[in-house]
Formats: sequence, C-alpha cells, structure tokens
Amino acid sequence: MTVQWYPGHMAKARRIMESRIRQVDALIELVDARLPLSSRNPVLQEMAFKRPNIIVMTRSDLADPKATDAWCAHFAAEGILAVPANVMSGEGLGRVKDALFQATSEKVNRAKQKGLKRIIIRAMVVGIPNVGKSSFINKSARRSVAKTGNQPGVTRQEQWVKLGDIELLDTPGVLWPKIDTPEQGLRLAVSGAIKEHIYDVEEAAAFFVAYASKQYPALLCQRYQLDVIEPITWTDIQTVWPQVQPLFQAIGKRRGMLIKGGEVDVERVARMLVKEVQEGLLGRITFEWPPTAENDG
Ligand SMILES: Nc1nc2c(ncn2[C@@H]2O[C@H](COP(=O)(O)OP(=O)(O)OP(=O)(O)O)[C@@H](O)[C@H]2O)c(=O)[nH]1
Ligand SMILES: [Mg+2]
Repeated sequence: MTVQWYPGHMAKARRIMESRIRQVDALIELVDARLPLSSRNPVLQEMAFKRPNIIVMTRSDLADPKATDAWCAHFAAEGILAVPANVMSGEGLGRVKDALFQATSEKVNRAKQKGLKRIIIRAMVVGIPNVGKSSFINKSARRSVAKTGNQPGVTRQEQWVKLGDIELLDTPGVLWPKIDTPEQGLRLAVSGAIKEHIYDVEEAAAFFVAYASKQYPALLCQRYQLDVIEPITWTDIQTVWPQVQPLFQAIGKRRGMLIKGGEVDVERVARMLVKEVQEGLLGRITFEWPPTAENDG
C-alpha cells in the first residue's frame, strides 16, 4: 500500500511519521554534513519512541573535513553516533550498516533465543528534502530502486526496499515549519533543501558571500578570480546588501553577466553563486560549526 505524505500538512505528516516509527526497529536520520544542525528535524526525537537513532551526514565529500570531525565529536558528546557519508560513492555506508546491526542487536538476540532463523531489521530513513535519502537507499541496495534527483521533493510516496536482512523505508523529505532563526532558513536554502521559488535567491547569495568572506575567503577568491576580500559580518539583508555589492559586481563582470547598458545582472549573479555552491564548485565548505568549535563564524 502506498501512502501520500502531504508534506504541506504537518499534523498529518507527523501522524503518518509516528505510525511508521512504531513499525521500525531504528531510525536513520540523514542530515547534510554542511549544516548538520540546521538540517535536523527538531521534532523527530519527540516521536522516536525510544528507537535507536543513527545520524548519517550526507555530502561529506562537499563539507569541510575539519568541520565534519568537529560535528562527529559534537554528536558523540551527546551520545549520538553520527557517520559521515558520501552516498553517491558509497563511502561510509558500511559503517552505517554495522551501526544499524549494533543498535538493533538486542532484538536480534531475543529473536535468536526464541529460535527464529531469519530476523529482519526494519529502519526508516528520514530527513529534509534533497538530503540524499533515496540515493542512500539505492547505494545501500546496490540497485536503483528509488527515484532520485538534485532538487527537493522528488520522493512523493514512501517505499520499502529490501536489502537481504535489512528493510529500509524511503520517505518523502519533510521540512518542518519551525525554523528557529533566519540564518537556519538561509543555510537550508543555500544547501538546496528548499525549492528555488520559495526563498529570496539574492538574500541567500548575500548570506553565503558574507559567511564565506570570513570562513573561506581563499575559496571565493580562487573561484571568481578576486584579489582581496574584506570580511563581512552577516546581520540582516538590509545591512549586508550594500557591503556585498562590490563582490557581486566584480563576479558579474568576470562572468560577463551584464544587462543592457553594461550593468551587472545582480540577480543572475546571485542565482549562479547559489547554484555553484550547491554543486560544490568552490571547494569543500561547511555552513555551520558546532557551538563550541573555535571556527564558528
Ligand atoms: N556529492 C554528493 N551529492 C549528494 C550526496 N547525497 C545526495 N547528493 C545529491 O543530492 C541529490 C538528491 O538525492 P535524493 O536521494 O533524491 O534526495 P532525497 O533525500 O531522496 O530527496 P527527496 O526525495 O526530494 O526528499 C542527489 O541526486 C545528488 O545529486 C552526497 O553524499 N554527495
Ligand atoms: Mg527521495
């Protein structure tokens, strides 16, 4: 039976999610390694019903390795196992499988004592849109069973996928409306979790450029052949917009993104910037650091 999740209706999505969680032995929570906190579902733990939870940090190939280490330590300090993974190459997926068997070993042992021969472990794969849930399942299953695509909202219906003794439930990405700060929303936008027509692409690009001007100036300079970059502190779009203009202008000129009269097409520059960041073309970048890490910008 297939169930429509109606991602737009949170009460209903939550009810369906809760009933599915009751059917599984463990949760595999996918977060984006570039924004491990902002991409978590804030209410998942309230619904977990004591199911073991494994965090998989996808896109580890695009994230800053130092930040990824810091995030692993951060989650470990909270007693949560977080495994960095590249779900396109499969790197890290073996560790996830091991962790799943370990987390459910009690069930397996109990079943063995009862004399059951074949024990199936069921896990639900959850996460925000476009985080890599379906790709994770395909790679784990070593076949293309779930439809994937690099935009949010590809999976519309849940689907069980068998991989030997493990069954994984693919679910549609859910973005909870409780976004704590504007910065969290902007990180989600830059990462590709939010449909393009819903957010302000110029604001997202300005937010990213300000962040990168402090955290990754060399990567910005390299990609867009800029000389020096003054660090810009993000506060809000009104304040930061004039400060990022010289950079947008320089980048626009380099790329020949001009409108009639020779002016730079700022919106086009913003769109291009966000797209290139999402594709990882600037290099390995993490958008947020654990609260205690020194590099937090
Ligand atoms: N480089 C890289 N790209 C990834 C990784 N994980 C996901 N992606 C990219 O993200 C896209 C989205 O993957 P999906 O598996 O469709 O994401 P999903 O979570 O199922 O998305 P919805 O079904 O829309 O909620 C993939 O097509 C890849 O382009 C990763 O670990 N590394
Ligand atoms: Mg999907």
